[in-house]
Amino acid sequence: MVRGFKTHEIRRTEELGGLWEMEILEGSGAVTQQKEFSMMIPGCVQSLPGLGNFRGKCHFMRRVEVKEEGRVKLTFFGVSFLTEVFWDGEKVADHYNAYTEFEVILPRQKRGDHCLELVVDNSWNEEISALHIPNDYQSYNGITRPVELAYIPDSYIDWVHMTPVWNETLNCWNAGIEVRLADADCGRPDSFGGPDRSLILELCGKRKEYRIDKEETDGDVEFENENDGGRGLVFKTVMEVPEARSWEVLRSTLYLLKVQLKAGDRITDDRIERVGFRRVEIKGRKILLNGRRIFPQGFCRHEDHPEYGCALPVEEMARDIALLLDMGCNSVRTTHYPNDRRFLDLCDEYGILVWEENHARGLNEEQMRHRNFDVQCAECNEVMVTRHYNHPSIYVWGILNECASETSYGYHCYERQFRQIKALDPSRPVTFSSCRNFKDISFGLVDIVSMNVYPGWYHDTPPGKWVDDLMEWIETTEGAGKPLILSEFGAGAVYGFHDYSRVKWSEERQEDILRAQLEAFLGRDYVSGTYIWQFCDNRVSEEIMRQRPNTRNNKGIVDGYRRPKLAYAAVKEIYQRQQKL
Ligand code: ADA
Repeated sequence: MVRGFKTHEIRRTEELGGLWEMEILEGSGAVTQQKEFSMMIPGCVQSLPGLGNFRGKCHFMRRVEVKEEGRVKLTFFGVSFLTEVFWDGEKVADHYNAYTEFEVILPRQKRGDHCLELVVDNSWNEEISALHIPNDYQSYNGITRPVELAYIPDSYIDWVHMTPVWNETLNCWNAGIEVRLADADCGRPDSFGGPDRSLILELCGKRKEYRIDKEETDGDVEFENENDGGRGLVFKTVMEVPEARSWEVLRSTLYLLKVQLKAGDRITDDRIERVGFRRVEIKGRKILLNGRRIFPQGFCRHEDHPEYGCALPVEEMARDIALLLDMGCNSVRTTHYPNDRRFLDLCDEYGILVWEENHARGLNEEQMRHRNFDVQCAECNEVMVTRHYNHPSIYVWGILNECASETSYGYHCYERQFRQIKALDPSRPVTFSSCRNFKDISFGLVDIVSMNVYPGWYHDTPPGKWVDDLMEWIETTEGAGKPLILSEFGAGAVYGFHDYSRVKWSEERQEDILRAQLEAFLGRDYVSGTYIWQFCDNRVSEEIMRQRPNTRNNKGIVDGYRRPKLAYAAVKEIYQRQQKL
């Protein structure tokens, strides 16, 4: 399963899942002599016996039967993390970053048997890698999200964006629609010409056809500059959809937006997006959804599981959501990277608010000065925003968790990235999680100020006093008057460790700290949202996180296997009470 709904009726697609052949090429940490495996994709190498601590290079291979002569597009939704792709023995792509999808277009393919190979490396590589570094989460090896093969025509639908626009006068929704058509052959500027091309849009029972010729067009068409590599066009229009109902928190209403590309009287390509109608606004300290105040409350969540690594099956994702809902949550923060589309699809369906963030955690200025930092972040931001644009659940974009937002160099990095994101999507607010207490200089760049705080765990200032002091200081910065989200707080507990004296790392102590933090934060009017660190225990890099028992960050309210710790019931009681207010 690639997505939570069918994305094409015309374009033929196929998931390249199932068993792939995998061979260990080089690396360390293996406690098995075996080198060759058959493994299920999506999957992590670390799930295989004896490879739990593997770091290195693997070769993945499978045969692919091409069933239609012509152009083939491969989409890799997530490969961790340095990747080379080969098709019939020839290198066709390089990719960096486990958490961004990428595509490979293969022109003029013959029907029949082909060979798809990937060489994937999760070795630390200081030269190349600015974002995947030893950290408080694990960088696994594997084809960790689905792979899709599609047969595409010369010009094809690259993406479709729907922006809900509230019509104040008529009290109903309009749909701002943008469709990007790409020319897969790159270099044939005329391929969008011809007097007979059109786009058919279907939404909420309405169906309309728009001409998109160069000479004569309906709606607004922008041809990208053909001389500098822009090989496409973006079509824009607004559809009135007065019957559309709003997408609300925990009360989701979703619609299919069907887009078809027509040449003459033939439909040559299509794309289906699932959309929801809602608007997010910031008014003073309030975060509004459809004009009403919301209070996002939930957890930070890593995609991690002792059995599956970061390649969670969709059933496990759905179970995570069931647990979040059981605890009275309405929101989740995708720490610290863009998430699997299937998880976001589920959040859309359940009506869960998502804070989605780019990939980075805890980088200091020196690390932000890495020669690849800017380009790797820019790629991550672009893919995250353009590909995840239609998820109604995403209400805020986050970037650069706990990076150097207190230095002038850091400030400019944040500024550049927010500018990029706002240009791609002006409709959503932006934020970042700061731990630069009393010295952050970047709050002027955000719509929502967010702070990570650990009173009771990393220091002993009472939680109420800690956030009051922080708030007093924020009011002296450019963050004054903006909503404040407490984007991380929590405490560690080793699952199953109980202690009468309620010492640190016991489940009892975690419960005490969580109660004290939640009671203090939820009782303060100026707090506009809370995210507990964290939902489940996650695997960390043992190279640097030496103070983490079991090589895990144990601040989960459930352990890696999702068994509840004592704090589960406490959070449930408090979050459910808060939800009723
Ligand atoms: C930070 C960080 C998290 C995690 C947490 C902790 O706030 O954002 O990734 O490392 O601290 O457990 O200390």
